[in-house]
Amino acid sequence: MERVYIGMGSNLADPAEQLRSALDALAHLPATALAGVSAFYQSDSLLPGQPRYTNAVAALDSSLSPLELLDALQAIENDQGRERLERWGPRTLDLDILLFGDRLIDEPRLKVPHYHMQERAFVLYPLAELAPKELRLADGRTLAELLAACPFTGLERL
Ligand code: PH2
Ligand code: MG
Ligand code: MG
Repeated sequence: MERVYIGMGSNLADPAEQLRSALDALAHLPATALAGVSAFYQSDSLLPGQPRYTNAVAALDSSLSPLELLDALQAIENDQGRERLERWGPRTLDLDILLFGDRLIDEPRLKVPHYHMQERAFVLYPLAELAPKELRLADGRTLAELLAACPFTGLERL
């Protein structure tokens, strides 16, 4: 069993409902337990001209391998109507593996920790509801240090 944190996001087709459906699907994954869910947060898209995002973080305890979990997450994204038209396009559902235990994964399909997570308020603040503040991320900084360097500005807790 490893503790896995999943970043969840949606900016199409009733985003909060997309996150609730995805949580139900995560709770039914094989060899996996849903161990916690953060509040939902709204913020502007990093890309201008897109609808606002609703984001959350889920904690899983899983004995799936990282690539098995990635396949399962992509199946949930596809089931919820995710269309992969353009990189960073608006999406009904985005499920990103943020952290997988303390593993560093660098494979063509999967990089963990998730890129840029250490500077994104919509990842760090929900993560901080679930993970210990002493948690160290890839660059050696703790979650507490990253939060101190990342203003809450622009996030709206729903
Ligand atoms: N995801 C993106 C691009 N921009 N902006 C916010 N606020 N939240 C996201 O999850 C997000 C984004 C691509 O994955
Ligand atoms: Mg993403
Ligand atoms: Mg993604």
